[in-house]
Amino acid sequence: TENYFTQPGVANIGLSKEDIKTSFLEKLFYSLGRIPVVATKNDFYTSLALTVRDRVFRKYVKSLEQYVEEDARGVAYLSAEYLPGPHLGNNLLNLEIMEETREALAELNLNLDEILNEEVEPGLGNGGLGRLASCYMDSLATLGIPSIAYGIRYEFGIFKQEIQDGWQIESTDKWLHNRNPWEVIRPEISFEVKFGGHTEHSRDQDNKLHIEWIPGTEIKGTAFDTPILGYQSNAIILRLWKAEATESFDFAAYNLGDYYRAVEKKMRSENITKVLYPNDENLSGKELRLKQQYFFVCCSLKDIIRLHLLQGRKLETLHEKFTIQLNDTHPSIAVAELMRLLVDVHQMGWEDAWKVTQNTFAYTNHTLLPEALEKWPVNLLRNLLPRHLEIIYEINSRFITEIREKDFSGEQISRMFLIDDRGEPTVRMAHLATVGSYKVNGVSALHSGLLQEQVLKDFAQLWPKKFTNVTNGITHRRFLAVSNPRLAALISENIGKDWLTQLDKLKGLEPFAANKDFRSKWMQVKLENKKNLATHIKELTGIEIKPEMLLDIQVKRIHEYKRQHLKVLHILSLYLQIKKDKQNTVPPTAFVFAGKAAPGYFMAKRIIKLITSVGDLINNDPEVNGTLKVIFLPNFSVKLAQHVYPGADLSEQISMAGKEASGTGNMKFALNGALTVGTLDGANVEIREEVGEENFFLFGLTTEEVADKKKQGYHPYKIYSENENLKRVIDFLISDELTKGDPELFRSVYDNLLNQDPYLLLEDYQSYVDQMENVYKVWQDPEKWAQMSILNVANMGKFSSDRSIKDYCEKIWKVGAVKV
Ligand code: 26Y
Repeated sequence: TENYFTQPGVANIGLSKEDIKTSFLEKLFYSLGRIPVVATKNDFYTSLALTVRDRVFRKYVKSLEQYVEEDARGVAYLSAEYLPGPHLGNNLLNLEIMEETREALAELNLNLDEILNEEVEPGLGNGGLGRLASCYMDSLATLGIPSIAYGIRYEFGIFKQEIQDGWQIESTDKWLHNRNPWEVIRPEISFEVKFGGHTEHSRDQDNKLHIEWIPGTEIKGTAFDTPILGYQSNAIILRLWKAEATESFDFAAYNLGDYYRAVEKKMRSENITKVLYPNDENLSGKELRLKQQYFFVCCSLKDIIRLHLLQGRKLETLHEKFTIQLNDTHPSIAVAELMRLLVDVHQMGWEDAWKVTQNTFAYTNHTLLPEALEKWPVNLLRNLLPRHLEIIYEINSRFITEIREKDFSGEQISRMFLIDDRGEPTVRMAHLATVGSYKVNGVSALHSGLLQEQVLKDFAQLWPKKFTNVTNGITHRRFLAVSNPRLAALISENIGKDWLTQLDKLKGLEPFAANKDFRSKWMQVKLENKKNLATHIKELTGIEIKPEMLLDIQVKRIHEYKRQHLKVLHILSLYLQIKKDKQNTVPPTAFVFAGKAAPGYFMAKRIIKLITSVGDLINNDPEVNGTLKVIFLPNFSVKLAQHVYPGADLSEQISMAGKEASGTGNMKFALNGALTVGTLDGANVEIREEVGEENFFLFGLTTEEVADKKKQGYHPYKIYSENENLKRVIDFLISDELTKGDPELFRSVYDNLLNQDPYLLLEDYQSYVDQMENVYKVWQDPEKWAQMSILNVANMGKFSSDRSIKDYCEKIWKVGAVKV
């Protein structure tokens, strides 16, 4: 290919300003049929995206050649969710053509920032788990790890959130409406997926058992590929499957003259990849969701086997050439599907197939919340995937035989069953994933410890070496270099650009914390970013804030365990101080919230209404006189996030200890120079270790203290009645001032806190309020604040997803880099 690419005039994929300009105009004329005078902004965006895509594909083709040539061992990442964020800016950074492109466009009287803003991001995930998968793709590509990521091409991603009358209103996310210039369809890469029906067992002349699955329906999955480019290096493919009807099915019905039935079948088949389930916990027995999971797992495994065989290898060596990472249990039906493919389709013996399977998969757990642990009803599996259910029973029975020989109590053994038959029988997908994998990891040191002590305790006792930790990380290229160009430039001016590939180099900033001149430049950058954020706030909510205010921010999915309402209690305590005690000692502060609530999550939606109601009250109160503002930014997304982190002063990471598996927003804030107020939960623990306890605002009970408190019997009402300030705040929740004539509005929140308070808001309240006093003290000393901010950034090296991926490679995958 090298010769081909260098032939003059064959393919213009040069990186100079002139090359970019030429390609851009060519795309506009010949791909879109437009001339500049009639082109829309979206036409310009699309032309630029296509221009960039050519250059990204060039890198991909070269990476692929290298992987094939070296016959390298590779990783397949299976995730039901991805949140890549806008592609264009990131690709420009990674191709190192940001300035060339800006100039090329300027010569055409176009503004790059406006064009970047045109991109509609793929919202193919709910939150942390999907964004993590995308950070990992960035690092896999950058590090040159042979890899491919598989998922679902949802036609509608996470819903669009609007706020009407203070409530969340959902509407569909039509992200494909303006076409998607980053993907290419691969009609030739398509697989059939069966559902339903029954199995037939028979024996051949040699008395060998053959099992055939006679399906009830069949559909087809077609690959759509999006190249993901690493920094200065390789590109990998994100391969998303779209569901369609099979030709044979259309044809059969058509021949019977029943055209409409054929079309209806087609529409029903396409349903499978229509929409992302907007829940990040608690989704019981939804058939379509299980169909989605099996659909993408089946296509992905068939594709992996195709790739393996294409290289002329034997299936017996699949685990030597591929490792498959399961991003939570969402793709865990893969354990049964790979067994089915090996045993039923490729005629491998059970033991050999099981050896391959167990050495192929590794499983990442992202949650300890009991309601988020997936369990599929046996009856549902029997109807939809009858053969898989048989295989799961077989795995279970062989597993039980194995552990009966070991030193386990009857109680332990039944706890480890893959099938839970207390009540309606269900399959515990975390157990299936654990048994079927060679490694299991949690996502922070604390979480991995708890995983081994609680949820998978018996398995950890059985296979201690199977369990490990890989602390999450974020791509600092997107979340610092692309989204915070001012800070990135200041850093590079002073310590060089090596941090782009080695985040530890930020350590070089440490001595600058003592440099007054540097501190002032640092805070000047922060102020500019705050102005930018203030502009977005004004645009999105109409609320004006002064950029000098303390920007105190909590952005993440709305969940009771994340305790957005604890922040609200604190805000109310400040408000009541102004109103009732007539003292205003708080520094001017804007409290900013953003995040989506699962549409069916009653409490989470109430919490949004609570935030907006408190905002309405405080923002318009003349007595507050603008010193406090409460803002709810609608429709949080990667795109919006990239404006939020750079402008934050204070990062709220206040979940109840033991509940947040890791958190990754915490890392994004700290990397952009925000200080953290937080509990000892998830990765907060490790962030505090890295930045130093003197540079972190800690409060609240520890995980052990939480457990003790719950064991002893927790009585929120007692805390309420003994803390006057708290009592005043809680009572205010049902006051007429707040609820404006609807006393029931926040009664559920009030009752929940006084009676159960499962996330210990009342217990942690005073410690939080006290620590916030401390925050304000430090805020009054800008030199000290700046110093702490610099020290935070200087010590964030560990939290690059490059480090996480290297950990996966060393501790789990045993895969090495292939550098192009
Ligand atoms: C089963 C289905 C309803 C479901 C769908 C999505 C269950 C869970 C999820 C998503 C979970 C998730 O995003 N978890 C988060 O993963 C992050 C990456 O590891 C962690 O940082 C974060 O603490 C955890 O809540």
